[in-house]
Amino acid sequence: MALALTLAQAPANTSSAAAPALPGLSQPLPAGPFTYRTGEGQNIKVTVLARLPWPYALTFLPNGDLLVAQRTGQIKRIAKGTTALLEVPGGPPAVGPEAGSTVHGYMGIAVHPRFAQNGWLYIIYTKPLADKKRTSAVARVRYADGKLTDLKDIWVGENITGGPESIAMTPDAKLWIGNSGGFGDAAQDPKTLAGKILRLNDDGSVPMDNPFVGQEGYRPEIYTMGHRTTLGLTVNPVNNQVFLAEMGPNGGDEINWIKPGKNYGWPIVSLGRSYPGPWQAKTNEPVHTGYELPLLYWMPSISTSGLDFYKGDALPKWKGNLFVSGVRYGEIPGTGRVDRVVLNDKFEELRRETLLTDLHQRIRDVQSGPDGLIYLATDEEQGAILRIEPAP
Ligand SMILES: [Ca+2]
Repeated sequence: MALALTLAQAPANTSSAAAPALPGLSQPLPAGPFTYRTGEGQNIKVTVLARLPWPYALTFLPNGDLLVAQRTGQIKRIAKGTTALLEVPGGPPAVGPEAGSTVHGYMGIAVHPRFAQNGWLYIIYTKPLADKKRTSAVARVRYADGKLTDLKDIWVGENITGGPESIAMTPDAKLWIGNSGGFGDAAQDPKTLAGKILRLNDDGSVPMDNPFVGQEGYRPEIYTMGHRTTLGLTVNPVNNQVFLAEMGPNGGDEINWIKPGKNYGWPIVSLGRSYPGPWQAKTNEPVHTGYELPLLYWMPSISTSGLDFYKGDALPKWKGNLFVSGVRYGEIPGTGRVDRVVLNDKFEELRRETLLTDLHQRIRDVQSGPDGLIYLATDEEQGAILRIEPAP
């Protein structure tokens, strides 16, 4: 009992060691707009579209409206072509940042591929439990006329830390949950859901073609294992495969291509250091052998958060590039960024460019919008939604 209480009160964003508690030292975001001549000739203008506290994840509806999930447990809507923030009522009650700086009320929203028919959205959030405990959960809600109804939890996690978590839905209506790593070796324990990517049907049931279904000692929800902090999931628009932004410790941030039944190594191997300084990998050096290699990695850390493939035409030199947001570089506050990565057709890295470091914001999410522009959220109390558009 004493142990359970200790775990429930521990910071969420950790597995074996806590990140040092640093105050928010990002700088005030100027009014903008900001213009840049980027490295491969794609000139851009960055506009502050809206300001609001703790925007955490961005999702577009098929009609072009933008939904913003906030750490405060609220959803705002920005209607297509406007900048006003509209409250979207009716979501699940959530534990917000007032319960501790590492708690995230709403962590992501996924849209059902048949949204036009059923109106279903999926919200991953921190659910309050009895005795001030909490867990991660996914609520399915019906969206219509700017409101949410028919609220139903279709998944309630056993990760007592309550996140941070991520969510995505593939065109085959499978729901993907990035369930962060828990403590100790939990990410390697097939009897727990901690440190795993889970794959569910759209009603929360387990698909019979999941890789470990029927295998003794394995939870059937598991699709992949050996993950640390699963902050971002996205679906590639060409092959419909799922990609994960996984925050490492001090170094060893990863982008992983999620393949059935694979083990991605945490906490046995990592290309990062533990927070006190020694290498994380058990071999006393940074290795990632014997497990699925990350597609991309960072050392030092950029604190990978969101990710998306650029699907539009408005920024033609960036077509198909992977954009990865980061909240801070090298453990130093005020050093967030967006990295643009050029990949070949096997998703092997060719080139990488760092953008927007001069804004000094914790950039939490990046989304390729249906209008061909790129949208960002900054994880700050004085937070903002930014829009990247082409410039002459
Ligand atoms: Ca790994």
